[in-house]
Amino acid sequence: MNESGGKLPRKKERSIEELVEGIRTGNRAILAQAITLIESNATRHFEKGQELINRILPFTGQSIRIGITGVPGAGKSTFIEAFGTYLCQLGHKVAVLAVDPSSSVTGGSILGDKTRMDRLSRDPRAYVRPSPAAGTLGGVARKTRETVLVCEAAGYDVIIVETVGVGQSEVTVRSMVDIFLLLALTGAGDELQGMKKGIMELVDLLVINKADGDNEKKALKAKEEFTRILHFLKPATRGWTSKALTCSALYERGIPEVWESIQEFEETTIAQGMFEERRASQMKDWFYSLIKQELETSFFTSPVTKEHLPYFEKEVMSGHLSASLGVKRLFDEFNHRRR
Ligand SMILES: Nc1nc2c(ncn2[C@@H]2O[C@H](COP(=O)(O)OP(=O)(O)OP(=O)(O)O)[C@@H](O)[C@H]2O)c(=O)[nH]1
Ligand SMILES: [Mg+2]
Repeated sequence: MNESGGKLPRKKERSIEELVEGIRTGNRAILAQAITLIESNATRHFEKGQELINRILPFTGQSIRIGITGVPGAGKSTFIEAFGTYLCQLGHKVAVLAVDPSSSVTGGSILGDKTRMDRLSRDPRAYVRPSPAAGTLGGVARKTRETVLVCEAAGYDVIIVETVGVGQSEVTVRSMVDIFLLLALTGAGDELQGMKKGIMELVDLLVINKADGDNEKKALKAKEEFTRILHFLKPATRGWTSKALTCSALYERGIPEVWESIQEFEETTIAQGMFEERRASQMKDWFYSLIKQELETSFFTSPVTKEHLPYFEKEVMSGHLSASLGVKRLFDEFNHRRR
């Protein structure tokens, strides 16, 4: 069995009490088991996982949740390794999670394949978890959100959620973190590379990496240019002006400054009430998205739907019935029969 998925062997299965106790006392093997339970797609595990989440909920919320994105090769792994190690040295406990929707296509985890931050993984104050195996972005997101909670209950006070930024994954990660950081590079000219359209609406901190050697000047220039235009952009977080920094993840330069800015962000947004407000609205959005998922599932798995859907589908396909009217008739059946 690997850590990221697979079946839980029945005989080793622990009770909720044992899991809560293990998580709370910093037992890493039990933490890993609890996360595996949450990541499992089996109904039996789902219910147990939900009970576990409910039990640990009072012990959650005390961390700073940091989202990190950047194109492949931007230096995310190198940066998180340097940054995480630095924070561990300061006495923090750091958990690193990943949202990697590409795993649903390739069947494997892109983020998991490469450097898995060996040094950080071995640090007793750090916990590095690969992306949950294959699934839709929505499914991976649910698992990651709940894993954040479990890590918080285990005492991790800095939670890093990494994504490569495929499709909607940046928006998804933004919806579960307090601060969102983009790791960028300077290009052949001085322009920034790897900036997707619209990404700046999400970014609180722009960190220009690989500011070393021949690239250092270019990186500093890009930072200045970016700082100039920042004031014209709509802030990603109300009350906070997004900020640009440079760093060298490889040579471990500029890392303390990134942490300082994150703390500055945290203090500013807490003082303005924005921090709590965003967390509350994130919970609300999550709640509603789960309602929608539940509605969809219960509709499509209902015997009434299964009985009538093929007929209406055929009628719509052959042009005998408009799609809208088909939906209305199908829902009439569904609502009528359920009463
Ligand atoms: N010169 C220099 N090279 C760096 C720096 N940070 C990372 N690199 C190098 O850039 C390459 C990519 O770094 P990774 O950390 O694997 O990048 P990544 O963003 O995790 O890439 P993916 O996992 O593919 O998304 C590696 O060869 C690193 O050694 C840096 O600050 N300076
Ligand atoms: Mg990487």
